[in-house]
Amino acid sequence: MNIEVIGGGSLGLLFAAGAAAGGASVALYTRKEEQALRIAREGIEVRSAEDRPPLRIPAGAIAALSIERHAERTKTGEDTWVVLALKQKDLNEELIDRLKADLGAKDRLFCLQNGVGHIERLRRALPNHDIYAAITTEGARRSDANSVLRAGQGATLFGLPGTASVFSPQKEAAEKKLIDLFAAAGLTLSASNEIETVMYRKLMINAVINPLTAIWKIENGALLASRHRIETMRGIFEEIGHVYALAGISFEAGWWEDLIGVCRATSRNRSSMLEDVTHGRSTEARWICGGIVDLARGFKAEAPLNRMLLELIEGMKE
Ligand code: KPL
Repeated sequence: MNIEVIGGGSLGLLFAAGAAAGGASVALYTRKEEQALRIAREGIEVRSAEDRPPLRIPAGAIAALSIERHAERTKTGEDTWVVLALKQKDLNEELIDRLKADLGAKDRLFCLQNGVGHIERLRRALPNHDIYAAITTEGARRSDANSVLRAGQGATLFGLPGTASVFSPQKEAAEKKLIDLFAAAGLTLSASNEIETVMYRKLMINAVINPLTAIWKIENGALLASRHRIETMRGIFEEIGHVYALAGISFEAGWWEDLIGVCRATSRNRSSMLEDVTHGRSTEARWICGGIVDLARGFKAEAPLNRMLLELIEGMKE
């Protein structure tokens, strides 16, 4: 099986290493040439925060190239999964045009982005490809250009959102091969027929945790440290519940406990949005808080708390 990973961040390195350890032929495309050269020269190391030995992928086991060289990819005719391991803000028109030009007819996309909007964008650009949404709880942190710390073993659910999820034996066989490939490397993947619900649950979690941790500059667990913080979280949570109800998206009261659980389970994590604002990078707020605002707008409604959070985060950059 061919696995192509686009993006050399923490998840990109983790999935590329996992696929290589499982025996796939792997190509990893990075934004900077420097990183590709380093991976080609030294391979990838995945360290575990638990007491497990590191996973070392030797030099040469992965074809590492800069994204500019994407058109050089070898098309073997075998099943290819293209893992998009970059943030929505980097999933730009230039990259989508590259995919349009370079993908083989049967290539499948596996999209690891936070937020919403990307699946629809990719579907419009690549109407004949299966575009899977993937939601992961893998807590990987990149420590270097070619090494990643796997903070805890998470799990990844993937599936075709909406009507695309009709049963087909070919799709099911391809999904099973992918699951088995990563299982051999200790990465847990499961196919889901309800990936939309999983995506919107994750959107809710990101829409509450990410902007607040970025504004207050705190780790995820510190959201639970005061009544003021918890009440603010609750207000955002309830606003999202109203918007989902308008849009006919399932929303369970029990998600509040799940949200608190994520704050506890990732208590020492700095959210991805906190990391982005700390390093002066643009954030994913447009696809997270903005995703909720747009959803409300589609039903002629407002989501004032999410709109305010979006403005506060966007206003951090001039
Ligand atoms: O997905 C996350 C993120 O930081 O983007 C959470 C779940 C909030 C963990 O930090």
